[in-house]
Amino acid sequence: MTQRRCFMMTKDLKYINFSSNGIIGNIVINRPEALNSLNLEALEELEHILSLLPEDLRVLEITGAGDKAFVAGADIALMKDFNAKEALQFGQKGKFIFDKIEHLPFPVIAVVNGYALGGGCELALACDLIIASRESRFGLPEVSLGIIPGFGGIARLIRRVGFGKAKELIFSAKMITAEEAVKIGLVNQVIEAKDLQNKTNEFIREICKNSCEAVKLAKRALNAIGRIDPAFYELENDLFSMAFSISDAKNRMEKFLQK
Ligand code: CO8
Repeated sequence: MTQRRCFMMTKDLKYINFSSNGIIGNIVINRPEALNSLNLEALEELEHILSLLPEDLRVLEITGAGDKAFVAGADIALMKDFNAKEALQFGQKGKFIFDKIEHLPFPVIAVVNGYALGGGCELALACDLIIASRESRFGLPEVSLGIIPGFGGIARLIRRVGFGKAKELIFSAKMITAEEAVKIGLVNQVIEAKDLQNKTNEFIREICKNSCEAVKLAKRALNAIGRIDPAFYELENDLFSMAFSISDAKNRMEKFLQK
């Protein structure tokens, strides 16, 4: 695989890095001090990068900076002060971006290198494939914070693992290992952390041996079957924002931040 070169377009970005060798693009969520959790700026930068992606990419990888987290969710410090209206707007933004990722014309691979929780798990679910290091942990802990998944993750989780497992994961808020995640179909492959990038490259090479056009057409066909009803998005968003006015979300989030 040829050396990646950085595009100038990422030079002013704080939380998102993008590089590409012209065939494979690589987005890194880069906020390791907060386990790559997604604040508004990170989401906006991600949206910006997505709008500038070269059209001739054949595969896009998304990963997290550092060796501890892919993305540990939406930024709890930001969300704790949300009123219902702000929650609604944040949810709409996230959904728009994650939907964009899902419908990129080429395959998108989440390379998960640690915690993929809440909005982080939802981000991985918006990708076509998930490859994870053995130490990675997955979960939707939102209800433990008094809220619900709000970036389209409920529908995407059901699509991957079925209703039963989705309800188990969401109601329990528990974290599962990468091995468990593979067993339930949430993750495609588990790889030793030291081999994560090499094995991912091998896997990408397999995809790139095939007709680029045919892979794109296949993705369109596959996505058409699992397309999320816009009415669901609207409902999820309403329920997400409702959580901020009727639950003890603020206290729960403050408790997390004070621990
Ligand atoms: N938001 C903000 N900061 C975070 C987050 C987060 N999601 N996760 C970790 N951090 C910060 C911690 O506060 C800590 O900061 P500091 O060093 O300043 O104290 C730093 O990252 C390191 O974290 P920990 O010290 O907690 O590291 P541990 O190794 O002890 O624990 C965990 C790692 C288990 C991952 C733990 O950090 C954790 O539980 N994090 C929160 C996970 C979580 O609940 N995620 C879901 C958030 S809710 C969500 O994502 C909603 C999605 C839908 C949004 C829809 C919007 C409309």
